[in-house]
Amino acid sequence: MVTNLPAEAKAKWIKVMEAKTPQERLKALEEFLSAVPKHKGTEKLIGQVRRQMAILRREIEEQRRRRSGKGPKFFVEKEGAAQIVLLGLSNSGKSALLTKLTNAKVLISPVPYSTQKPAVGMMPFEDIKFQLVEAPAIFEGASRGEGWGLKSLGLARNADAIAIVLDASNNPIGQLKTILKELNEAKIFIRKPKGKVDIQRKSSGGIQVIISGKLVNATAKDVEKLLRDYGIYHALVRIFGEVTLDDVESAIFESTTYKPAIVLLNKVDLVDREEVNKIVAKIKALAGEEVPIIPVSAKNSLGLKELGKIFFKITEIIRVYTKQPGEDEPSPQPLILKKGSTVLDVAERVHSRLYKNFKYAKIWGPSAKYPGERVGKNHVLMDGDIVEIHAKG
Ligand SMILES: Nc1nc2c(ncn2[C@@H]2O[C@H](COP(=O)(O)OP(=O)(O)OP(=O)(O)O)[C@@H](O)[C@H]2O)c(=O)[nH]1
Ligand SMILES: [Mg+2]
Repeated sequence: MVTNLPAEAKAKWIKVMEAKTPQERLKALEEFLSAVPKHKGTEKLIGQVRRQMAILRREIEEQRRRRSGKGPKFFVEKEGAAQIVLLGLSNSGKSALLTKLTNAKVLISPVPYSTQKPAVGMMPFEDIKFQLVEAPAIFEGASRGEGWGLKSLGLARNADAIAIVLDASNNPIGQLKTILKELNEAKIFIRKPKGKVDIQRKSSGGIQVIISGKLVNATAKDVEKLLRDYGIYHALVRIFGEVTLDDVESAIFESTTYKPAIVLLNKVDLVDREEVNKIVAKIKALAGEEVPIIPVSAKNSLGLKELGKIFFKITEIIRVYTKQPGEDEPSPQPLILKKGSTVLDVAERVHSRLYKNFKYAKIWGPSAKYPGERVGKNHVLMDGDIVEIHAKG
């Protein structure tokens, strides 16, 4: 992608970012596109923008349909430590798994397309809970806007992770291919990119770049300049893994999404063990090494015990317990943060006063060199840490 667009195009991009509704965003993207010179170096960018426009047009169409009163609401407000969407073809056993793993009461039935709106349940794991959401079944053509297809894919896009549910007794590889195809069409990828750029817009404080990985052929200064070119003056930019300046620009454009995923190969009670091993090997080749594949049976409760741990791992969260200065015990309920979060992230979550007047923190637990270690705001926390924040004044 080019990083030297004409000033006019960059100015138009600011309008895109300021757009509040899909309609405004679509119009702004059209205007942006007309200001982008067309040549070899801008091909990829133009492609990305066109794709975004296509998605927006579908969204607007969907909105219109919804307003006309047809169909249930699909958005599910996040609750608990992380939201995980169960995604699969009809009859793969999503409802059966949801029932076994959570408190949800849903219809389990061999009748195709029994679940017609998202079904939600809370799954306990140690001292936290995951929110599981069964998305109404995916099918060939879902990403083209047929039926509730786009809405189910939208649930996946909004979730923290995806659990792909396959019926081991009914062409699971074919099912997986269909699901991956629909996800890819919707620009949702389950293969982990080499690096990740996370841009959090802020209202003040300038641009702060935290490099937890490696910025290839560029410096933090280049990142700042790039953001400023796009009219972003206050932001927290985080770089994980290996990232190029192009990747940073892609992140500004938000064109694709990566979602951590797990494959639940369900109904293994119906298939012999050797066959299961063969299927697992084929899934691995298709989904990638890093995607965990768990043979399970909702019917016999097989393989379900280990799921909490795996959800915890793929969502890359940590639990941090806060403590008031002078008190002995930390809060029983942990704060849930992303792996790589710092002491300052905790301060921000607890109270804006602690964030603004941060002085130092004391920590106990896995990331502390010794109990009660005194650390600064950029100290990176680990799961199970206890944090006590001291503020000025
Ligand atoms: N043998 C066996 N049958 C299962 C298992 N899990 C689900 N089933 C059966 O498969 C059928 C479909 O299960 P559901 O849980 O309703 O499937 P679903 O994925 O929610 O289907 P839709 O809501 O239509 O998309 C039911 O008849 C279940 O009893 C399993 O682990 N083993
Ligand atoms: Mg169902």
